[in-house]
Amino acid sequence: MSLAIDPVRLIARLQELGATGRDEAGRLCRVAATDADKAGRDLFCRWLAEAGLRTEIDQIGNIYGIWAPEGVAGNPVMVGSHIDTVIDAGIYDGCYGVLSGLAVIEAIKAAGLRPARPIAVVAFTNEEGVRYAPDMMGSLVTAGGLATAAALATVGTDGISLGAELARIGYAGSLEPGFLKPHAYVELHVEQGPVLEAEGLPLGAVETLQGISWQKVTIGGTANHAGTTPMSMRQDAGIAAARTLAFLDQLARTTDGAVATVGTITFQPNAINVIPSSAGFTVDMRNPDEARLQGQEAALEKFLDGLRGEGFTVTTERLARFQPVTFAPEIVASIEDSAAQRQLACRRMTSGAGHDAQMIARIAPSAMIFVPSKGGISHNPAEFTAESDLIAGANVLLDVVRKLSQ
Ligand code: HGY
Ligand code: MN
Ligand code: MN
Repeated sequence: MSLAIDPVRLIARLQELGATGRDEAGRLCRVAATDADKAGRDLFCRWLAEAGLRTEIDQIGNIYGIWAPEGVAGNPVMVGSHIDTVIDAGIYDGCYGVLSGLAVIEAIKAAGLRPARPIAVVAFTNEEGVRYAPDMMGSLVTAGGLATAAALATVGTDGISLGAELARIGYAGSLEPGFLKPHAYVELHVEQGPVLEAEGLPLGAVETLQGISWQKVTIGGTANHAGTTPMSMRQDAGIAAARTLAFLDQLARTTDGAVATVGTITFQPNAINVIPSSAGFTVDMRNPDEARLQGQEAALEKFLDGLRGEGFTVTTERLARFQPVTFAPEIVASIEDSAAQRQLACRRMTSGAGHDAQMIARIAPSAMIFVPSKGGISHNPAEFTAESDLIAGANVLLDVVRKLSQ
């Protein structure tokens, strides 16, 4: 019988962490560096201490639980994900990978096994990017893709810098991000998409992750009276924004592999009887193919140029740009081997969502394991994965970590 994680404790912790950081309406909102995030961080640090791991916090607030038995040294096998959430989130996104990583270390320790190299579990700061762009920020800084000072200086959607907030919640660590270089990194995550469920598969070995382009677009028009201004005399920034959203949707539907989302939009002066003087919105475009993603960006820029030609002012601000990533084939194969040994059907697949693994892949061999999401739903309180799938995924993570740390 192969080694296994403690399923009861994993599910109980997922529920407990999932109940932490809810707002007065009961929504799960552990947005990065808020008091709600602090509550989740404190709980995770308590569990790390109870597991007897060395807890380290770095300057960008990443939390590490490190297990290095006496005489065991070298770069650790690293597992983890994030515990910050979007607004009104589900309880599995990120948390499942972090808590499963902890469960893996506890299972190996409890079995009295001695790894040949340390094993570490990590919760990266601000993976979601909801308050501070770009997303995957803690892992991006760790991988050297963003300077620590620049990340800490990032001003959030509420006007407060990440550095000030990390200090306020007590998670402004002293260690240099990247102080712990992984020998390898494996991230277990709910798929957040429809593929595994549609194919009736319990497991996915993730071999690639698509490119991501985030930008903020601001369109300027002319405020005017909603009643007295003839349609032919309007410079309506709101309508220009609406035309852009429709264009983006059509572009994505007609470009192979493309998705496009406008998740936030604001009008100024935002009054019922005033033609908007400006419209600000965010654009999230993604594609597994870098050339096609560049094509999407060029097509949007061309459309915005057309609006400029109509007399609108249009400015754009880059918020995040990550190229598609290919994960380490040897770890992907190891995931498949473990699935086969556990009689779990498994398929290779890509990830539509961004993940910390895509950043850590810049500095260490990395890969991901997916388990099914019911209805493909995520970033939504209805997010759900069956316990049997959660436990199977964590046990496959255990096998892969044991092989990597032998
Ligand atoms: O945006 C993403 O794909 C991730 O959830 N941060
Ligand atoms: Mn996630
Ligand atoms: Mn997410």
